Amino acid sequence: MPTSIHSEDVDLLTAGFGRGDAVRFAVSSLGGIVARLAHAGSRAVVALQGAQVLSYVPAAGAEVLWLSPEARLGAGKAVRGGIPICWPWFGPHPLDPKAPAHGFVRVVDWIVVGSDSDDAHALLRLACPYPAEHRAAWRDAAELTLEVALFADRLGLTLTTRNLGLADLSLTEALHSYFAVSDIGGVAVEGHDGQTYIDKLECGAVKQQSGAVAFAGEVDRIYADDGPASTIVDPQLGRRIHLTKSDSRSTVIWNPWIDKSARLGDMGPDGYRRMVCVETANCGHASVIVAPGEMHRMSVEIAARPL
Ligand code: TA6
Repeated sequence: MPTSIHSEDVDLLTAGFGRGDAVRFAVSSLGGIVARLAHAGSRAVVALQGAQVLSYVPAAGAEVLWLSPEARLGAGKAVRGGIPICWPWFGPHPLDPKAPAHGFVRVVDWIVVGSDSDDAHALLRLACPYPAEHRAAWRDAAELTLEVALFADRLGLTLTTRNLGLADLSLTEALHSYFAVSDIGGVAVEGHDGQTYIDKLECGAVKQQSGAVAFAGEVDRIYADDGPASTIVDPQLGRRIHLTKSDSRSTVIWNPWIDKSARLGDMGPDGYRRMVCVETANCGHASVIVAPGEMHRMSVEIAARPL
């Protein structure tokens, strides 16, 4: 459960991990502690809750991520928007219907374990504490860390799982990124032509993508995708968002459209028109097996460019 937020936590974090203007800590207006990264005119905000990136604004552009107008930290539930971390399972728990969707690391306060800043970037490293109430659900011993690196022209995230146990660790995971768009009806996602995908709106039917992904209704698909890149093309904003990933064999593409947005209840008015999820993942057909003592790294670099 979220810890109580005290101003001295901010002071302690600043003393231990602050790096001038490159890495600062503050109590956010959303109700929790956040780290503010800055480098060469670019900025990013990372909440300690869930190690969730909430904002990324490149030097030469507009906000890249979408965040619900109803987002609140410390409310004991996942924040809608930014880049939530889904781990150690994606979607519903494979066996326990009472377990939280997309795993349990989104709602716990992560621990800052490192920071850095130099001519190339500002960096923050966080580790997920092993909350006792979830040990039962996830008996294996694993160490989970996230590294957020802000460069002049891109934002990099690396999610690392280390198996501290004595048996193989099998997991699914996602960096569930919500991207800001001008209007979903005019946006396309390129890079998946010819790939097969699981259509979650048609009972998991397996289909093949032809051309770019366009949106005229709810889309919820898991692409078999070990390619390196996806591109969100937004002519109205005059922008492409390039996603370059590694050690990810799935890409999830999702827009809830009208009815699902109403059911979710925290998308804000017409929020679905202003966002698209393109998620760097290992899920669906592609789970990850980490042998004892081994580790698995999944990463993505996010870069916004003019069309
Ligand atoms: O990644 C797409 C998805 O699995 C959708 O099916 C929808 O459930 C979405 O994630 C949001 O899940 P959440 O638990 O954050 O409401």
